[in-house]
Amino acid sequence: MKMSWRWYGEGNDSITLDHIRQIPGMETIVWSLHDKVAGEVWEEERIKEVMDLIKSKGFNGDVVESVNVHDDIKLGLPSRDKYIDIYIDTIKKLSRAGVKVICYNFMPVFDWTRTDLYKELPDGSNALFYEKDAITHDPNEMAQRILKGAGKFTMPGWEPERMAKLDELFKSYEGITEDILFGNLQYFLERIIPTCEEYDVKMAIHPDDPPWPIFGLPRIIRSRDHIKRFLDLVDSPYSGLTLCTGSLGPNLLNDIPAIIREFHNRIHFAHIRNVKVFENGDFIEVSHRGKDGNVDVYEVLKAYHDNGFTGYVRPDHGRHLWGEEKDCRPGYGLYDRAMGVMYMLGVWDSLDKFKAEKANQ
Ligand SMILES: [Mn+2]
Repeated sequence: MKMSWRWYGEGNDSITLDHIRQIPGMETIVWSLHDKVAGEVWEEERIKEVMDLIKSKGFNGDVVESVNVHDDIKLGLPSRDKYIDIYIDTIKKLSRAGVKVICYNFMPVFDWTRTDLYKELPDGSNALFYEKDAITHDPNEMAQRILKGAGKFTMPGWEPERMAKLDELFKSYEGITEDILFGNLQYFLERIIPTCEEYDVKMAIHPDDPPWPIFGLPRIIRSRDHIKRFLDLVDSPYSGLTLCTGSLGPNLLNDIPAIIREFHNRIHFAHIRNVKVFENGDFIEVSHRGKDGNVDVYEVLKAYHDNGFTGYVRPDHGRHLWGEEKDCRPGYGLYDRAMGVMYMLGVWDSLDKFKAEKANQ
């Protein structure tokens, strides 16, 4: 596996590339042009600027998270072709700059959803929290809560311009079922995957977070069966997965190690994070240590290791520690993610050693 770190860019992240350089084993910076809204053109110069900066610190910039998909594509509107053309143009430009994997999602209206960005844990740290009962109300109220919690930072998927048109967006999704959404995703993939094959860029869809429908909107990447259906839409290695344990984890019926073992050939990017699920279905993000939550991170890593996984891995969200929430993006502090890296590398190195010992016996 290749260890990576999500970085929001110069002036847009409290963590710098110099901080990240001091975390052992770090090879890849996961980046994006975060000022770009879905459907906007990405200029070659802007791409080169970021890639040059990343390379100047000794990293590669192989993974982009995300190039967002315009709602017209998800909705299957006639205007989708225009936006798909722009998407294809971005794929080509990123390929020329050396990018290997593009993460994206196909979630209607909302990206990841939480009800509290700073819920306190028993140890005094705090983390992203999801309270099931708080989601039954008005989506506008939810959006305001997220934007307020984010403070000075922009939140990918929660752009104020989009949130201002929430009622309109919800109206446009009326009547969009799971089947229709799958059909629109297939149309999108059938148009972009030939370019990905030609330009050697792998698409990696991110699962829906949380893994169930919210506010009556369909969510289609949330279980083994949904993933299987997705992979069959366009049966090419270039149409693959970002396997996020934190997104699939809140549904305890998702056997994540089994999903990894079944689909590892199509997983290009692994997001690893732990969640603790409460009896009433609420959940909170906890440390990467398996024992702290419901995701058995050891078994997750073992499933990758047993299959010789060579893709990109990153610690997903972490808790906010030692007061860092005053100056970091929600879920994207430095300390807990850095500890998560060390936990994962510790498990991985042990698995390497164990395998070598077994081979020598
Ligand atoms: Mn994730």
